[in-house]
Amino acid sequence: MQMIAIDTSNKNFYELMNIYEQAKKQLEDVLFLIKYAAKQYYGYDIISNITSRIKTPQSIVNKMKKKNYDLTYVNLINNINDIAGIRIVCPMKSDIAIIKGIIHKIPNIEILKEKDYLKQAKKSGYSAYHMIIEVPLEYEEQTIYVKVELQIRTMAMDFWATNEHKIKYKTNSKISVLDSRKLEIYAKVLNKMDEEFSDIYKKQRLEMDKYI
Ligand code: 0O2
Repeated sequence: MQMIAIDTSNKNFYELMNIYEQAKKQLEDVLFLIKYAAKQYYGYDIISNITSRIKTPQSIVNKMKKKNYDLTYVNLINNINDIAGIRIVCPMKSDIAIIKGIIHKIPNIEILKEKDYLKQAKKSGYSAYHMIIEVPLEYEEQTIYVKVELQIRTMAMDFWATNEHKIKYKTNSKISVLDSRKLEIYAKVLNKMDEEFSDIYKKQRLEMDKYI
């Protein structure tokens, strides 16, 4: 199968997508348990929501072409890390570090790669924490290892990224330099807001702790 060219209408392609779907579901189930447990522990929802998707066949092909990979299964499996994607959205910027720490403690998964676009936002203004996670999956009586991309964002980052994705990132139509610059500036403003909300919350918690 590995050197075979991808045919997105073929049954093999759908079987492969089904494997990614199962791995995504397996990790997502664990994340929902963490969401529930963390709410009990921290007293608020440090994870506001969890969403997921399997990349569409067209989007997979586009990404492979953009990255100059021949359209083979081996290239798809080895190089496209976000076929299965899960997104965690949290209220505060400081929640991201907590969630990251919890994920590092999940047994039986391996974190293959981490990208910190919080420390250094992308040129576009995009900010988030990305992890490529290898999930062991029982499939046809053997264990196979499947990659799932996890994106952790605050609500503010998610608001910006969702709209920028619609306006600029995924559109072929170019937006003006001025509008691009505006989006970059708004990303910075939102980041500042994220940091200040986290700081105010931290101060308020310290104040409350005095009375406990
Ligand atoms: P879509 O449609 O969102 O799925 P890798 O090969 O894993 O090292 P990769 O996947 O090329 O790296 O890049 P990266 O930086 O990890 O980004 C992967 C995803 O992050 C993108 O997926 C987007 O979801 C999101 N992202 C990255 N940059 C931007 C940006 O500037 N704006 C927005 N709105 N989202 C961004 P896809 O497959 O490109 O797109």
